[in-house]
Amino acid sequence: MAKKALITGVAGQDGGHLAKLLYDKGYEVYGVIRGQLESSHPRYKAVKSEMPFLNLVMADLTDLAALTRAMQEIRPDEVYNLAAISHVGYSFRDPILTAEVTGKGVLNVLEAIRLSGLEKSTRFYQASTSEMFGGLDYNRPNKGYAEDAVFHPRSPYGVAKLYGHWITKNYRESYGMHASCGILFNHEGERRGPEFVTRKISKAVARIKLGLQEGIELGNLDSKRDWGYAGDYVDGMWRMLQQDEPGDYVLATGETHTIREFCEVAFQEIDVEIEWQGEGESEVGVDKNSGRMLIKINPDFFRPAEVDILLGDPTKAEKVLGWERKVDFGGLVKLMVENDLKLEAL
Ligand code: F7E
Repeated sequence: MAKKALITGVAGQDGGHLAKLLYDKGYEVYGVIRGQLESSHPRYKAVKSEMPFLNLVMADLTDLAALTRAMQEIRPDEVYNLAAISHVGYSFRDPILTAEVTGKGVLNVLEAIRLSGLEKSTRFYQASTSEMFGGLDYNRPNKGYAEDAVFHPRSPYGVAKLYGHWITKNYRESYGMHASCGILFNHEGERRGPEFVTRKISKAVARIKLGLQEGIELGNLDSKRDWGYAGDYVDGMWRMLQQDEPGDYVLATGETHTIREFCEVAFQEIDVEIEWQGEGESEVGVDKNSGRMLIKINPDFFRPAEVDILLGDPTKAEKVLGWERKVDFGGLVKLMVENDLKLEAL
């Protein structure tokens, strides 16, 4: 019989990549989406037209009854909890809802499994995040964060995710659940939402090339991120649940780049060389050949507290899971700009 997997957040970036991966592996895939969505609803139709194989289940992460009903009806072999309010900047504006969904929502999913008597048979994946670290690893300043690094979240999102991380470990230790946490560093790609900086840049570059947009406004250009490709990372999630024992794993590339570098490489894809002029909030990025201003700073995109640098050490995942990332930084930027050039030209 085919294994059954249930994915919360199936309509998000990772949900789509993971659903396809599991379907290709022969799973019966169930996806949780929010709201009273009739089959004629545009969001329902969009998810179904992209992934016709999906069995859609209506439930909200804040609704323990609906989640429990879903567990009892489906009795999944594997549950991947990917749903969250996931935008760090937004979490400062709506910290209470972020705590309810991104933090307590994890407990609701775990309790739904336990209330259904599935805690010994259903395997659980929690989408933990590098945002739980929050900057430099003071213990190993020149190395990437590994699983044992010190947590110091710098946003309501990071704090809520840290609750989800620890409650997952607590259910593993208290009830012997096969519950694992993937501490994923930033992972991007063609399915990334335009509110995140990489997609915002790739989309703008494509639109500038096609004459649809003048320039782009960004916040902090100097923060550094360890950016990988989301398609590579969902394979790591699946591998975690195939281990005999549950555990926590960092998935990262081991490289870190500034937002500024992401912009430079993205513009190179359309043969524009960016030259930076000025300083601080007055800094601009201009086309070196024409002098045309393409990038400027808008302080509205600054955050009340920033994670200055993220760099991960995926050694454990590579050794234990046999996980490897296939797309490197240059390949990721290229893939995203090429995808947006195609979409914007439609
Ligand atoms: O920001 C800076 C911003 O929103 C990256 C989520 O998937 O990864 C993601 O969180 C950096 C920050 O991602 C703009 O200040 C500059 O330093 O793309 P982001 P994030 O905050 O790193 C982690 C691992 C997660 O778990 C999260 O769910 O870029 N930045 N200018 C900007 N950021 C945005 N969004 N927009 C700007 O205009």
